[in-house]
Amino acid sequence: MPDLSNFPIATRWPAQHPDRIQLYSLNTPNGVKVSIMLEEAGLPYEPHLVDIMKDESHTPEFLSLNPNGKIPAIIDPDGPGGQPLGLFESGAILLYLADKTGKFIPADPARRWETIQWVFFQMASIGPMFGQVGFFNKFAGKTYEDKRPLQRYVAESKRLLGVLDTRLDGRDWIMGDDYSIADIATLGWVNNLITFYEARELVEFDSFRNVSAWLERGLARPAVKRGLEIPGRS
Ligand SMILES: N[C@@H](CCC(=O)N[C@@H](CS)C(=O)NCC(=O)O)C(=O)O
Repeated sequence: MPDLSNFPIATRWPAQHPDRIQLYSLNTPNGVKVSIMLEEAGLPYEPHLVDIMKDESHTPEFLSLNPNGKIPAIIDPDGPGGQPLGLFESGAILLYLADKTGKFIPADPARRWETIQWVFFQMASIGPMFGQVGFFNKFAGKTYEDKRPLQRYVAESKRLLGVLDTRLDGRDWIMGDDYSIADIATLGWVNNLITFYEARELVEFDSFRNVSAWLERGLARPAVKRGLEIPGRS
């Protein structure tokens, strides 16, 4: 049985199944990337709910795994060389799980890099910009009198949706016929923008026909449906 005693996080969130991948997360747009990937890949895992609203991601136990204090993070008890591996940053986790399983990333080197490029596009652009729309449209920033920050992030999010829409023209998935970690990284963010962040009209979402159709296709996948709820609040 793998020994996770070197990971202080396992004292606060004990492993019932230490032989399975340990997922420390919440079903936010960054969190669900990993639960969707684990569900899609069919890897055995044990989810632990980290309540970021109660600041649990800033406890010493969580910070011991991710010094940046943000979900998601994982421990793979069967990491490289059969040794446990702790990992944070959702993009790095997606790449790691894709390499580990050989799934959801093309084997062809050029297409592999193209996929990674779109994962970075999500990490560096879609996530940060949509997140700011959420802050200024739904959360604390909603009451700010100065609407210029909201306008700036809405404009940038629309531009990014346009980039995605063009990419999806004539393609079912970001990598064409191959559903990949680029889709897994992005689906939860686009879904969140028009649901939880209540920005559907604001970003004129329905004008992005290819993105709408892609989102519908993604949300119809059973693993995506399950992943979006894991770990949910009990
Ligand atoms: N770049 C990070 C971002 C992670 C992130 O922003 N997580 C948010 C939830 S979606 C979080 O944990 N927020 C809690 C906090 O900052 O205290 C990743 O992709 O893993």
